[in-house]
Amino acid sequence: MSEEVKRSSYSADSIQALEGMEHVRMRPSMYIGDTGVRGLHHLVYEVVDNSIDEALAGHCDVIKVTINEDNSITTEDNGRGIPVDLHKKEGVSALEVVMTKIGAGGKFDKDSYKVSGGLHGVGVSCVNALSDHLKATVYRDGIIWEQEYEKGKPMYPVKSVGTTDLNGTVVTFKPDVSIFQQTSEYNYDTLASRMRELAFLNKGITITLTDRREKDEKGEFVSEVFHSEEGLKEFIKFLDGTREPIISEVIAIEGEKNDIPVEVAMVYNTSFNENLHSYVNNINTHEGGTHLAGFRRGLTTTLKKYADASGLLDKLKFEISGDDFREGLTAIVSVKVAEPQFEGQTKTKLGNREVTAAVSQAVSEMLENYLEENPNDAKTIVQKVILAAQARHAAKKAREMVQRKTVMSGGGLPGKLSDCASQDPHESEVFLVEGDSAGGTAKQGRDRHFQAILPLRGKILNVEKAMSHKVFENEEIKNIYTALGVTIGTEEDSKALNLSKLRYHKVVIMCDADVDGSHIATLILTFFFRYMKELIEAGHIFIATPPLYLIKKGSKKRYAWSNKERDEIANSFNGGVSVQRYKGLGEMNAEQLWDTTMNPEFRTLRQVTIDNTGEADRIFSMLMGDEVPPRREFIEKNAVYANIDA
Ligand code: 0RA
Repeated sequence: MSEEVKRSSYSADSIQALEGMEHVRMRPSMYIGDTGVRGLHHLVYEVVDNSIDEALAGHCDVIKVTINEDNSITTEDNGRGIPVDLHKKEGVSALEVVMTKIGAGGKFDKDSYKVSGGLHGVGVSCVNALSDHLKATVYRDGIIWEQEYEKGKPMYPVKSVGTTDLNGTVVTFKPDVSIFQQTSEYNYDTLASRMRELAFLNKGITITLTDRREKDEKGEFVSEVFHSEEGLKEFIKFLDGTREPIISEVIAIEGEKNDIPVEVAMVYNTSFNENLHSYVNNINTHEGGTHLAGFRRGLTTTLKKYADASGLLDKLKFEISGDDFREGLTAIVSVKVAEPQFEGQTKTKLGNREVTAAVSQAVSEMLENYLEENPNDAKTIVQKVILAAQARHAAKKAREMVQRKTVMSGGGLPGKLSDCASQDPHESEVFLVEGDSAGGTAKQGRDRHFQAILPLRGKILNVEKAMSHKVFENEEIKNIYTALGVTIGTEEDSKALNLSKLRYHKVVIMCDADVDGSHIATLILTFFFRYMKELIEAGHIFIATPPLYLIKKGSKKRYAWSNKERDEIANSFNGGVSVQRYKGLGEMNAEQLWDTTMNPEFRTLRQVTIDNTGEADRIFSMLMGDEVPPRREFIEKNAVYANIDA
């Protein structure tokens, strides 16, 4: 083998490849979803997914991800290494093809079990196209190979730079700031939660994340190692860490049905929430799909059969519904599908019909065994289901009251709502404001054409700890439903929302910029997360950011949103300033509130997104649940601002 792979003349196909790379740079969102924070992090997932594929194929068990000082990323794995031999059709090294041809990634690998792949499964060439600079180093067959690229274009042909006993691939890339204009800074926690998730979903792999931008107390770089021996079983324990289980252990299965690998883990806890998380090829399927349908079917039929036979249902006066089997249930369903069909608004809903039966059968079998072998747990679960059915019965009545109010036109709106003039939901906004006095200021300050105000009284109900009929009976929550105009509930899924009549496309939570205010904002967010998740997913929920300080010197006035900003402004005024700390919205007059927090021209709204439902679920159950110590620790760690758009 020659030490250097010579580049022959470009074939027609490689010219097309270049055009493909140009297209990625012209329309990045088509490939990675967006060019904001998500897209930026997606680049890392894309490369790591290739390493995970190597692991799933049985060739790799260690993956390292490093955030470098300059916000470039290095990923390393001990897989086979990207092939470097001459690619006959392209006339260049296979490495160059993998790195520069869109959609080439899988071509070499037809036989092996390739199931991973980022949300868009676009391959490392996309990462290359969107990087200012990328360097690939391959350890393979005793030789170290290297190639570097600028904005996706090779700087030189693949060359050998040394010998080695190792095998694997190292990729270092620096995202192109001209493409990632919003931010090019990596968030450690975002990457950590994805790496942790990948470690749980692919047991046995060791994933290390290191942040070379920051050192801990010992002077070492911030770093975590993610590794799970038990996979989903441990994932459940992690998610449900602050909830109290009611059965003796996590129920887990792992198997293959009709060539579809199925993994499920589940536990019942004392809460009233259903927490289902589903994955296809390591991708979180937020919108569910056929695998989740299979899980629900398997669970319902098996538990129903068992409950009927047990005689425990004999005294029950009404039917048990599907919902009742899932109250207080936390479950993870993970399947690997060779050719997944993704549907739905965000392309995170599995469409493959054949998967339903596979999952349903697998779940039925494991659950039957479990119930058989653990009669005490079985009885506990059935009793929980009966309680849920009774509560649902009560909730239904309460819900019908909300519904009746919602469907009434005009007069049905809550008295406390100061509605806007516009009837067009696209331009309309509603501010949920803590307290009547701030509500009054907001009402004066707003642009009444498109801004509505709904004052909420003090602390709204903590839905994390309340049964759902209590939630639907709560005045403030009823007001939110009727003001927004969303309707709820079918028999099968009592929390499913109908957004077609949503009256405002922006729902803005506006609370004081202090501890109480952020507690209230979290309570409201918890409500949206548990009862109106669709609104968050559709991007309708926002958080207003009122300023912390007013800095004045003579007639000059500036607002500051952080201590740093305050000091910078004071400096720019050359000192001699008066600084007012806003303790609450109530201290601002209507004009100030409009200028800083409500006027679309100047305000900053933070859109609430859910990157990682498991992590969001864990945080809400921790913040709003019963256990105090983890909450205190979280609040202390995040004292400046809790990351609500986690
Ligand atoms: C193409 C083919 C093969 C492996 C890879 C790409 C590969 C890509 C990446 C990206 C990061 N780490 C990676 N490791 C492997 C198959 C290799 C073979 O058949 O020998």
